[in-house]
Amino acid sequence: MDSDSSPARRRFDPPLPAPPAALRRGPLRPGAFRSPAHEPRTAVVLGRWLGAALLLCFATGLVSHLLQDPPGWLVPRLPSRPVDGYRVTQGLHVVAGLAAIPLAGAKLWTVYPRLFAWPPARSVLHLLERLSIALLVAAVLLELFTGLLNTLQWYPWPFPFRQTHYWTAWTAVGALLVHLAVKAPVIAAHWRRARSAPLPGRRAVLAATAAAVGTVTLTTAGQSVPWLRALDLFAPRRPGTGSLPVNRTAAQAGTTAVPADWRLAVDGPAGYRIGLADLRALPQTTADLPIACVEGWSANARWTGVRVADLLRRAGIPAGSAVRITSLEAEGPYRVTEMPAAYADDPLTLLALALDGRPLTPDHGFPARIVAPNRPGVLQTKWVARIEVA
Ligand SMILES: Nc1nc2c(c(=O)[nH]1)N[C@H]1C(S)=C(S)[C@@H](COP(=O)(O)O)O[C@H]1N2
Ligand SMILES: [Mo]
Repeated sequence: MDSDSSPARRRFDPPLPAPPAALRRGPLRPGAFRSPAHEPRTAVVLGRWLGAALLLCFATGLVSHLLQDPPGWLVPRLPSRPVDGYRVTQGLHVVAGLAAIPLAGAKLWTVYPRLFAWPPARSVLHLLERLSIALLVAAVLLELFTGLLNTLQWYPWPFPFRQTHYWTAWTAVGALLVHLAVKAPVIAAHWRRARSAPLPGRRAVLAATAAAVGTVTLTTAGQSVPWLRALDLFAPRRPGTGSLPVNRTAAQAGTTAVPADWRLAVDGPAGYRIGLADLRALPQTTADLPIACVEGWSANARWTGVRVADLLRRAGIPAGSAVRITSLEAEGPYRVTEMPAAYADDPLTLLALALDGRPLTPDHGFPARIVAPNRPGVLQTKWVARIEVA
């Protein structure tokens, strides 16, 4: 079957002048790429899947970014419900990001013959379009690569992960919109399947891609989707097998030896310091709340402790106050966190003293840690030393 004979292809991919005779070899020889894998229809079908995955990543990534680093106007508007909100959005973020890796590979395979189109640039506009595609490919690959290494908790680069991942995402989305606009006629022409039967080669490419995506998803999604746990072969962390995974251990944070006279400081108009025995004597609340790590794993656990709101009222801090929480940890990016009022006032936000009915272990934040609904794991401060008005 000669793919070049399809009317749609002739219309949107007009035959171009051949390269000079001396160059007409290898990928530049006429008819070098005849597989239906390289047809526009294949690119459009894969592009739809990849586009959906990338847009889902972008939307859920924005949620994660805004929860971790909200602009001032958003702080009083961040909701502490639904309890599992961040668990779901961040789980989707990582599932979609991992699925996008084989999709991006397949999409690049489909279109790479365009690299050898002749002439390399037909006009200034065409050159700009090709450069925008180079930017799109670079941004998407950087995004998927940094995201993948992040799920492995591996940061081998000197630049800050979150800012890089964030700005590269905007670059990728901008370049994607340009790409969609430029390719709109091709996309429209190949959006629906041609009336003739699909070419067997194209079917095989799509089936292989779907199988790769399915395998990647099923063998990693168990890190955040409980009913897929049994298939979770490749995710780096496996919640549910025993206790909660630990990202930063007490040894790494230098908080293994908590001073015997540890007392939580609550600063406010009627500020006070309170030791562990007295904290345990206060009214206790037990709640099932998830730890949802930005790196993609999440797990529910049963936490018991004192409501943060109760601690604040005792210090004379009124409802509606945002607070700052400081850890015993000497240094580390999550030593100090800010908690907007909606979380501080939520009756499920705890200064937890126990996990699954047992006193906290050093790795989970002994003597006391924060656990709040709908918050990224990085903000669930362990080894708490001080609570004060932000
Ligand atoms: N003080 C402090 N608290 C911290 C961290 C930290 O590095 N320092 N890591 C956070 C991260 S990234 C996560 S995912 C959760 C994990 O909680 P766990 O170790 O009890 O599962 O703790 C959070 N609390
Ligand atoms: Mo985390």
